[in-house]
Amino acid sequence: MFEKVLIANRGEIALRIHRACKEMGIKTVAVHSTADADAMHVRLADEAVCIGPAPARDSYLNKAAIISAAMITGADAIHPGYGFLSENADFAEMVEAHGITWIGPSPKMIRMMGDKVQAKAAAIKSGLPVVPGSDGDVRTVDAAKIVAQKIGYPVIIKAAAGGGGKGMKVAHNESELVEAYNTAKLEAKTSFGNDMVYMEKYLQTPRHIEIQVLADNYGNVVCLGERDCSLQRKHQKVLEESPSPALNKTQREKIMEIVRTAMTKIGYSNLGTIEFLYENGEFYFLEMNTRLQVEHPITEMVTGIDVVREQIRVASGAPLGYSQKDIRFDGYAIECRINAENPETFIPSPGKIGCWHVPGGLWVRVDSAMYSGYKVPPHYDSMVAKLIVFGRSRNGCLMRLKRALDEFVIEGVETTIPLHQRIIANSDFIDGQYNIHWLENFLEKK
Ligand code: MV4
Repeated sequence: MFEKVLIANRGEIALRIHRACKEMGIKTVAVHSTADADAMHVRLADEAVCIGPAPARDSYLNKAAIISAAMITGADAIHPGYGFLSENADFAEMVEAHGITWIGPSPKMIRMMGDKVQAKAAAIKSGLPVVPGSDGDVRTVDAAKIVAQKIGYPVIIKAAAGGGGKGMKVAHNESELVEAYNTAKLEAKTSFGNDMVYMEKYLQTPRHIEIQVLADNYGNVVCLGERDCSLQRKHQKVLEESPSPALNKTQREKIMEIVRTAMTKIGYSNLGTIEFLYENGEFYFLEMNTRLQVEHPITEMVTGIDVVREQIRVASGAPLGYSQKDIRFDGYAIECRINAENPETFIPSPGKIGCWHVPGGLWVRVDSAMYSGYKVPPHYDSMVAKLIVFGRSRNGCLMRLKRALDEFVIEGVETTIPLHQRIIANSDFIDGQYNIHWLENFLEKK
């Protein structure tokens, strides 16, 4: 096992990784920007290294500075968390070239899944169901027209180097297609420096359901169930739940087996998430995330598995030590992402935290790096806490979530707590009747 891990991240996820390390007897190294000198992740870590000024590109994205920090402190491994360099294959390669273990999948796997055209081809080859669409990239408007005629309108054009919703365009007929194709290609070029685009049939009212996988370096793969992440605003997840209200046991077991077989075929290792659209009882592969995700705690709540601990164990070369039949799913978990933003305009609200009082009690978890008197810097994302609640029944989980949200006190910055209170009081949400467009419609109505 590792003696010392460098955590190449900040905020709540840096704390989450630090906690897993401490419980495994591993020393931690924090890295931080000058703006984060007073941050909680710096205070908790055994050692801390300043890696640059406030803008992320000069600090948390500064590959050479992070690797130097690992070399100077003698860290044996780097955990990238989520965001920043977590899905940067070049960085993962640099880390390994310096004899430091990368806590994540291989650079080759990260690179393949980062290219959405290659990822989709790998998904098809390994037996995952995909949305009907172009066979690879689409190089001309004429080629786009032919694909659209074959699959039928509406169609969606996506950037191969994209993901997360950037650079997508929908077309409902051939006249819209020309403009959609040209804008998608131009946006792909300017945003990602790669103008490759591909096409799919546009699904109108799907849910976003993702499957968590964990794999060791010896071909053992387990699926840790699903998360329903349909509640999003501008491609930002707002609230996630596990299990999905849309699936029954048979459907869940079927998709898990398909995913497990596919990941074994691909030779995936470490932690990963396979994103699907789900409509009319069918799953369609979207993309794969080759990192630890923000919403991992709801999976931990329903499986009892510490996924960060497992991720560190398998990265160190340990075998999983259990198989799919040993995984038990129990109860219901919901996560609310609480951002320092105005709950109606979503304008960020950085500033000094006054009173900070977190809810507690049975089956309530708060992952946060905040404390009273801390100044939320304006340079990074605005999430200040994740509230995760478990219940034996979904209704019990909802009642506890309402109680916990009502108990939360955050002064000094505006937060999205009132938004969560409104969502969970809505009958559609209570009934589990929502899709990827539900939240934006709900916000428009008020
Ligand atoms: C789609 C789609 C409908 N049909 N693909 C958005 C993020 C990126 N990962 C894929 N996205 C979508 N792809 C087809 N063929 C609708 C979306 C989409 C979406 C997906 C998941 C969660 C929220 C979303 C909001 C708008 C659009």
